[in-house]
Amino acid sequence: MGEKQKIDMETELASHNFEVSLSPTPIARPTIPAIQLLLKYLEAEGVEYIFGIPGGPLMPIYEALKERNVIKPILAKHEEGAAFMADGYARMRHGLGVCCVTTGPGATNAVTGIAAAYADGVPVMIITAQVATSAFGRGAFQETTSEYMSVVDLFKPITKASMMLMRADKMGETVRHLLRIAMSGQPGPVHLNIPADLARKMIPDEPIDQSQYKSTTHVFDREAVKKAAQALIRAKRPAILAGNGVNSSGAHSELRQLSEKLSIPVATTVKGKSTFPEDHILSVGVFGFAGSPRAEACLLSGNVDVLLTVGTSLGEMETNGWDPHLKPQEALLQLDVDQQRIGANYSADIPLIGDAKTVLREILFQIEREMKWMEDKNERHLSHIKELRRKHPWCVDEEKMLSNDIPMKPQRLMYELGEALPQESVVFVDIGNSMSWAFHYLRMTRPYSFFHAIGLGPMGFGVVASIGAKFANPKSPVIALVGDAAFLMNGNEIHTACEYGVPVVWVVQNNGGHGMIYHGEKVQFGGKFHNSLFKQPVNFVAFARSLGAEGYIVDRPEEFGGVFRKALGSGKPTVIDVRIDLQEMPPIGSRFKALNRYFDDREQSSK
Ligand SMILES: Cc1ncc(C[n+]2csc(CCOP(=O)(O)OP(=O)(O)O)c2C)c(N)n1
Ligand SMILES: [Mg+2]
Repeated sequence: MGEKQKIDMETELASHNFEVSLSPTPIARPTIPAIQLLLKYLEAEGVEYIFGIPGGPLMPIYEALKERNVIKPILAKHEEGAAFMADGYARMRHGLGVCCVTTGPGATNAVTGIAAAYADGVPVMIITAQVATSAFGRGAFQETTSEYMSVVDLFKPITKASMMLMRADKMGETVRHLLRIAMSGQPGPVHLNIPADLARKMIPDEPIDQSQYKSTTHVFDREAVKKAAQALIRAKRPAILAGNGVNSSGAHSELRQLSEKLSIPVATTVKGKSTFPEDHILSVGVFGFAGSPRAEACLLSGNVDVLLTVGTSLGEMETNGWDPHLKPQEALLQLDVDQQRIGANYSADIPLIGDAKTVLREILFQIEREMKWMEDKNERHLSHIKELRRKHPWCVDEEKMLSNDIPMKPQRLMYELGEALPQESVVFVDIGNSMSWAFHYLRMTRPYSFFHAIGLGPMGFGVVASIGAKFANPKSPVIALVGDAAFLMNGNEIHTACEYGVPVVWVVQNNGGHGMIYHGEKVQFGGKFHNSLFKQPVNFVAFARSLGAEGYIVDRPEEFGGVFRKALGSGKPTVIDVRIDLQEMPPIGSRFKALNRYFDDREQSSK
């Protein structure tokens, strides 16, 4: 290139404000091990802990953690536990959670934990180790490359992105790519597999610039927002169904403002429980699985003319098994960050694609503009809501909440728990009847106070994710409401909580086995067979104590409050074994109905 040509081109590029240099880039000197650059990015994300279990090729990450001395490694007891803890940590801090596991069995053990994060849209990064590149395809111990049992492929269907680091000097680029994917749109887990020889390889250091991978754009469709605002203003019987998308986008205050602006009743899905205060006059409780009769009366009455759904997949659990009556008379306004979900289960009349916080804010803005010229409609639906509250109870079998029966009614346990929970508590529930009781009877009033993994539905999640959450939020009391069978799946992680002084309180609902399955056997199969109850009782107090925790038995209703408060006050990890009545069945009939239709292979259409 001639000198003149070069100057012209430089001037031209400079006028477009391009960042460009035509002189050769000086070769940057390798000054940092690749694995440390990864940690630098995680530090910038505010990650304080990495949950995991070591193994040969994973050791460089522990060496790097020691050298940098910023993020602390937490030694889990099982890789599923490590993944669940990273998930609970991420949900609680509304940011990234990280776990690391070794190649082979470390990675396969973590699969359920990562799949659960995927199903619930939780941004977790899983780092797995790999044998050295020189050993690929040569039968190295625990090799899981594309040559054999590809671990990258294993994680593909259960993450938003799964990849192997191909060159040490690509670490920065690779991590930015994965972080961008994990935290944009519908968040979710990502997987990075690191060959052992690349981890310690020295590469050029680089400054961390979060603007290279974090998006701050807030996209919405103005026309759709206008239509939605007008539909909501015009509606005679509007309603809102709020899902987990409110949590993912932090749209709690916008949801509340919108509901209050037009006095629209709000039901939440099970995943959305705690996104709207359940003691609010406009709350009708949980709709769907184990939901409130009030929410059901509100949404399935056939009177709703405009229904706004916010961040819900409208799957089986969120719709009472795709009840066709959920379809409103006039218009379904479906707000979701994921375009692919729009219209998937119920045809949407006004699709609202985008982040819940952004779109709700715009709808509110539009409503305020339009209502300037109208009489105040603030109070207009209140009489209808009052009537709904008068006619339809919040929960079924309310009287059982005060029952003195022994064994204790689970409803009474929920009542006692509701009375004893401090305001700022965070509750994790597990899968089984234990969660169903909580969905139905516990009233949660603060955002980010109620968590579970109903997306995948893995037993053991609540037992362990609660520990991760307590790491993220040491100030709030963290309580895990778990079934006895679920507790036995991952109770070993109590040891981890004890080692790090993380005082979770586990309320084990002891009904002698898999209660939910037992009821299914009775309701669906007439009790022809039972393969759900334990043949031998479990001594949970001895189990807890053997791992370093406190343990108590509660077998009388009036004892629970005192023991629970003592456990919370002790600041020690504590297991409370509560003996409850197996024969009580939570209101989960819609689930059994949906299952029956599966067995009969009947069409499950909602449209
Ligand atoms: C890992 C896993 N295995 C099996 C199931 C199916 N399942 C759902 S609930 C349940 C029983 C739960 O029993 P428990 O934890 O004691 O709670 P309970 O229903 O007795 O309150 C089972 C086996 C599941 N959800 N997850
Ligand atoms: Mg049980």
